[in-house]
Order: sequence, then C-alpha cells, then structure tokens
Amino acid sequence: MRIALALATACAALMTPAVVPAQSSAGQASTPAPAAFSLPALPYAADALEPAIDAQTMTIHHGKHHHAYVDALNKAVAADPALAGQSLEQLVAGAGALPAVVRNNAGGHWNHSFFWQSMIPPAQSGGPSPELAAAINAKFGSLDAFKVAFKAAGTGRFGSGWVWLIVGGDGQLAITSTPNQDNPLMDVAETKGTPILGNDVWEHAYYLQYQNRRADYLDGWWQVVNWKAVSDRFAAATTRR
Ligand code: MN3
Repeated sequence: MRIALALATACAALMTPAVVPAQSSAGQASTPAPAAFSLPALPYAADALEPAIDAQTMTIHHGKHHHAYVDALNKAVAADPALAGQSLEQLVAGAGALPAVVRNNAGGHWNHSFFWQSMIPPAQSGGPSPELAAAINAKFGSLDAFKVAFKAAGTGRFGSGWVWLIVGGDGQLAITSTPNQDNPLMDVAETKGTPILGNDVWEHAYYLQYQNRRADYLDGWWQVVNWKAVSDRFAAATTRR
C-alpha cells in the first residue's frame, strides 16, 4: 500500500512540469494556485553587456537575486489574503502600509524588471531623444553634468540602494536615490516621481567585476544605458500629464 502510494506520487511528480518550484512543497492536497509573479527573461544574453557588466554578474544577479525576490514575494502574497489580486504596481504604490517582506520583495521585483529594460548592448546604447536631451540640458546644464550628478548620487548612497532619474510631480527631471529596494513610486519615498532610468548600487550588482569600486561601475554603466527606452519613458511621463 505504502509502496503503491509512493510510486504513484513519484510518477505524478515525474509527469508534472516544474513550472512553479517555489510551491513544490506546499499545497499538495490540491492543485496549487499559479504564482502571482514570475521572473522576466533578460532581454539580451547574459554576456551582452560586457565589458561594462560581466556575464557572471548578470547571470547571478538575474537568476539568483531577482529570482529570490520573485519567490519571496509570491510566498508572502500567497500567505496574505488581503494582498490577493493586487498588481505589482499597486503593491509598490502602497508599500508603506505593507509588511517589510512585501515592501522589500515587491520593490526588488519592480526595480530589477525595470533595470534589465534600462540596459542594452553597448553598440545599441544610442543617446537621449532631442526632447529628453533638451530637458537634461535645461535641468543639469549638459549630458556630462547630468552624468556627474547621477554618479554622485550613486556613490553617495550609503549601503545598498538605487539611484534614479525621475520625472517629478512638477514635470521636471530630478535625480534621487532610495535605500534598499525602495523606489520613487512608493508612498514612502522621500522624493516621489516616475522613474525613467535607474541604476542598482547594491554590491551584488558590481562586486565580482569591480570589487569595492562603485564609482568605476557607475562610470562604465553609461556604455549600456538604453537611451531609447529612457527617452520613451520620458515621453510617456511628460505627455500623460
Ligand atoms: Mn540588484
């Protein structure tokens, strides 16, 4: 009897595609609900951002770190009926009222999904649209001066966090920085706005290649900024007003 049951269980396990590994040990009595959130594929190969970011960093950052945020978020949401059905954007917007595990992992999932889309292989990096270039020049003086200010915000973030270029509620560009996995869309953000570019300054984003040299990482990163994506976000954030 026990052997038959064990065999049936083993066969069922073999026939079940491993689509939701995070839930493999839960909900065996009934069909587990599909996970609310999933890890997006990288929009380029892991080595496509070299030499700015090496393949091993990209593989671990996406496959391990981002994946862990998604798994932890799914687990937290599955355990709290009050969160069922909420979109990632809703969770992020209301992060201040949510448990830290939801705030941190919803932020981690949103931030990294945005981050991968903010980069592109160096040969395709391009430059800001004429409209975005004009706004950058008006606000910061020049593209180079903007980069200096962005880098200063990135090196100035103590510990782990992010540096952002946002369109603020006044329609103006601004550089801001957030701790941990917070972002400017959160109700708790010191400076709120619509992110159009963001860089991850957690050590896991650069340590394998740059070790402690965060400033060098921030310098090298401009090679892989997807200016088309940033310009499109700028257009969306300024025309929807
Ligand atoms: Mn990261």
